[in-house]
Amino acid sequence: MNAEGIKPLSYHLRKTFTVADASTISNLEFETVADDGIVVYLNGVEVLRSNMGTEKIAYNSYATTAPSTGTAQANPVKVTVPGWAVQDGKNTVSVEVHSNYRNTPNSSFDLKLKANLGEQPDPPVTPPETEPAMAIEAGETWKYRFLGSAPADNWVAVDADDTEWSQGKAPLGWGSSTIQTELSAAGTKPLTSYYRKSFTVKDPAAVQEMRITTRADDGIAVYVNGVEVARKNLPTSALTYRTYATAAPRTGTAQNAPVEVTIPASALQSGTNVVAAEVHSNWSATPDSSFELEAELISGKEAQNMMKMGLEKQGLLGQ
Ligand SMILES: [Ca+2]
Ligand SMILES: [Ca+2]
Repeated sequence: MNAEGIKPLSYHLRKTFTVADASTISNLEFETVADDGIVVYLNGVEVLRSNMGTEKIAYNSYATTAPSTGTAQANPVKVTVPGWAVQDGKNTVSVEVHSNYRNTPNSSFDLKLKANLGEQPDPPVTPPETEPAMAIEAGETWKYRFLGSAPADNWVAVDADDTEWSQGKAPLGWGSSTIQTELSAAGTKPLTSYYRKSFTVKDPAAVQEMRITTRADDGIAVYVNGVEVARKNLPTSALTYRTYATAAPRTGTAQNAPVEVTIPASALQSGTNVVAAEVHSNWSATPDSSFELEAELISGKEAQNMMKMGLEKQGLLGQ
């Protein structure tokens, strides 16, 4: 192969083959050379990599060593891929070969692919059903407490008793036209309002993480299943119903600077989960306060990634 001027660092190859009945294939044996470095893909999924490090590969990635063609041929690179990785009809092997440096003296490519017939191993477990994306949407109904006294010690817990609490649609608060549930009190407003909402997770294993979006108007602390996950505009010390927020943003400002936190799926449990929050005012006559919270469940990966994970799990991917 030739190129004008300096040789490119990589070249790319593709070949298709046809499979009449993929279910009859036990496995596929790839044998190729890493001269200097190589990455092989079957139907878009990486199945083999040699002399190429572990990072994402680009057209200008360097091979990690510079074997001579003779050495590369004497040390073929092999991988066996389970039969479920092929499909009926057209399949594609794509390859990229990289040089160790631009003037690498030699580079070569060859590849043998052998299909062995026989009993096919089971594919990896199919991706679990995806959870509904939103665990809590904006504008939902929350339990709330706005009384100017301390709530029960365990008010953040999943099984805390909130049957005596009021309820109303978010945003809850006062002082803004966006408020859906007006919090009012006779005389001086309490410094702190408390919120609870439960949601159901059918299968935490199907969830990667939960993303919470809320606001600090004026200050907020958020808990998931009794564990604090976010705090803004509040002191770092223990919070009571008389704790002042450390800033007094207007509702519009607070809305435009959302508090976002991502929590791992391990913080969730199968069945009922509870998000709790406390919103504090910076001073008792703060002109506006609001609470709104959304929680999104981020589900598992795409089918192709699942296949890649399956290969990795079986130790078939890599050097
Ligand atoms: Ca070489
Ligand atoms: Ca405010």
